[in-house]
Amino acid sequence: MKTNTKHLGIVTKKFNDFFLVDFKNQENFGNSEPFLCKVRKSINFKDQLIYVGDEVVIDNLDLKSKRAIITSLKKRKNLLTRPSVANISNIFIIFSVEEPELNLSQLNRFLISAESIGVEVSLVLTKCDLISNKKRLFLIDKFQKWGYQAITLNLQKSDYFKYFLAELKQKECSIFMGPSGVGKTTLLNMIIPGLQNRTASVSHKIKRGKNTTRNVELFSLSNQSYIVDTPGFNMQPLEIDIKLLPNLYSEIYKQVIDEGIRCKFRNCLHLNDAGCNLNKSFERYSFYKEMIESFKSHYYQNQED
Ligand SMILES: Nc1nc2c(ncn2[C@@H]2O[C@H](COP(=O)(O)OP(=O)(O)O)[C@@H](O)[C@H]2O)c(=O)[nH]1
Ligand SMILES: [Mg+2]
Ligand SMILES: [Zn+2]
Repeated sequence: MKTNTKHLGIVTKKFNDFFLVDFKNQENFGNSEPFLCKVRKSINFKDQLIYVGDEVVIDNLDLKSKRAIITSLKKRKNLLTRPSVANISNIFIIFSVEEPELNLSQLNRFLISAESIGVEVSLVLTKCDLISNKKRLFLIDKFQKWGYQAITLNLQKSDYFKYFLAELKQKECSIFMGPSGVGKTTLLNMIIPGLQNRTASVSHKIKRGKNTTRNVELFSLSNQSYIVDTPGFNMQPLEIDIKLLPNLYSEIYKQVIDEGIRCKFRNCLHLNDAGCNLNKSFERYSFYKEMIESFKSHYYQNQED
């Protein structure tokens, strides 16, 4: 039984030449198996690969065998590169407060590279059972000054987790990023019960063993809400114009936007005091300065090549 009505879908998993696609805005959330799709042969997407997270139009739906054909690709809002995933709406930077110990400079680099993507960035602090409540409040206050309302988690306190889960369900498509050992997999397993076994039936359909490499996959949390599951994560490469870097620090852009400070030179990088009106007495200023310096040396190195 095939139908020829077009549907808007979202790619949740990618195999070599197969894609799993959910109906976008699915009404019967939870009981609908995704469609196993191939791209229409007459369409050449060669220079335009389809990624997990992409919105696609599907046609030729076979409702019984749950097969369909992808006939077009919608313009994407953004594309992360490590791993490749499209149309992220929220990045959650996950760091533990202990084990491994919180490294502020590393955390800052994760935050800024996430900010460079241009989506909403949130900070999650895990393993708060390993610190006192006083220390936890101290950290919340610290990151408030960095421009983030830190979400603090503690595996012993399930209401903290419930609040976090409720927040995730409000977001279109979230991804966790952070160094290894901070508890990302633990969190994902709490968010998506039975995570390991979810794709077994599909592996059978495309005649591949159960243990296909666990690559990037979207899991639906509620109607219109997804979370990315990824086996590993590196930091997104920071590929922006150096002049835009000040805009990624809330302590700087707030002074510029809210307080209307103006420096003598347009595009002031706020490094020197001459003609610069930025109030530099904030904790991250030294990180900011280092980042600008390393950008500059990188730039000059490339010029010499
Ligand atoms: N004490 C404590 N340990 C945790 C917590 N969350 C995760 N862990 C432990 O941290 C270790 C690394 O967790 P994992 O989820 O593999 O981290 P990932 O590398 O970020 O995916 C595991 O031994 C977890 O049991 C937490 O809230 N408190
Ligand atoms: Mg992990
Ligand atoms: Zn300045």
